[in-house]
Order: sequence, then C-alpha cells, then structure tokens
Amino acid sequence: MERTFLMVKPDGVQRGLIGEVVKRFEQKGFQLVGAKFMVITKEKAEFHYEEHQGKPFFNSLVEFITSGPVFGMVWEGDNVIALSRTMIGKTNSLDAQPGTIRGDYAVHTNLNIIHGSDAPESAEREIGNFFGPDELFSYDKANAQWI
Ligand code: RTP
Ligand code: MG
Repeated sequence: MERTFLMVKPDGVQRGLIGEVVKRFEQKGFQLVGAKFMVITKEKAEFHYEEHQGKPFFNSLVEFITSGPVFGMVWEGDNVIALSRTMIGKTNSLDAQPGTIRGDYAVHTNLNIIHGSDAPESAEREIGNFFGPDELFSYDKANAQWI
C-alpha cells in the first residue's frame, strides 16, 4: 500500500476543477487520507520543487504555485504513485493524451492543473512538507475487497 501527494494547482482551483480531480481518484478506487486548502509559502514551494532548482522555469514555477490557493491531498492505494501519474498525463501539454487530467483540461505545460509525486521518496518528502501525521487518517473502505 502506497501514499502519494497530489495537488490541484492554482489554475485548477480557479477553473473549478477540484471536484473533477477528486472524483477521478475516488472512482479509480483510491482512498483520500488527507486534504488541505492552502496558499503555500515560497519556502515550502522551493522545497517541494527542489529538484528543479536552477532550471530556467524554476522561478516562474514557484511564483505560479504560490500565486493562489491550492488543494493538497494525500491518497492511498496499491501503486497509487505510478497510477496517479498515468491518470494525470504527461508533463508536456502536447504529449498529454485525452482521458488524462492534463489531456482533458490543460493547454499549456506551465498551467497543467495538477501535481503528482513521481516516486516513493518524493511522495514521502512532499507529504511531510505539507501534512503532519495528525492530519492523515486511515479508515475502512466499504468496498475495499473489490479493488
Ligand atoms: P509536477 O511536478 O507539477 O507534478 O509536474 P511533472 O512531474 O509532470 O513535471 P516536472 O518535470 O516535475 O516539472 C514541474 C512543473 O514545472 C513546469 N515545467 N515547465 N517549461 C518547461 O520546460 C517546464 N518543464 C516543467 C510544469 O508546470 C511542471 O508541471
Ligand atoms: Mg514533478
């Protein structure tokens, strides 16, 4: 069982896509174990995207992600890290296939609706950046035996 950090970015929040994003992960069969509506600080944004420090788009990425409220979530399930990346779609908007969140809703690479952790190590770091242990809740799922 894995956990991942997903975040509806400011463009997704402002376009009213929180519900659509949550719906897709609920219907897939993953379990929401934490959620927070927040404006993230520059410090947390720089830590979150630390692997991109020094790249040409880093400053504008931090500026964008701190520009308005985001909806951060922790989701749990088998292979949730890789499967959620598949559901999100490719980073480059020209490669994001229809049926994926970015393929269905995003036109530009830098306004791409949603973030998802890309590996177990980044998931752990990103979850810890935004959530304390007392903000994550495990609970029984009614139809868990079917998934
Ligand atoms: P994210 O971290 O936001 O889930 O996106 P990702 O894994 O699909 O892509 P990543 O390589 O981690 O890049 C983080 C975000 O930076 C912007 N970006 N711009 N102009 C560019 O070449 C470029 N490359 C990346 C995107 O907004 C991407 O989501
Ligand atoms: Mg990434």
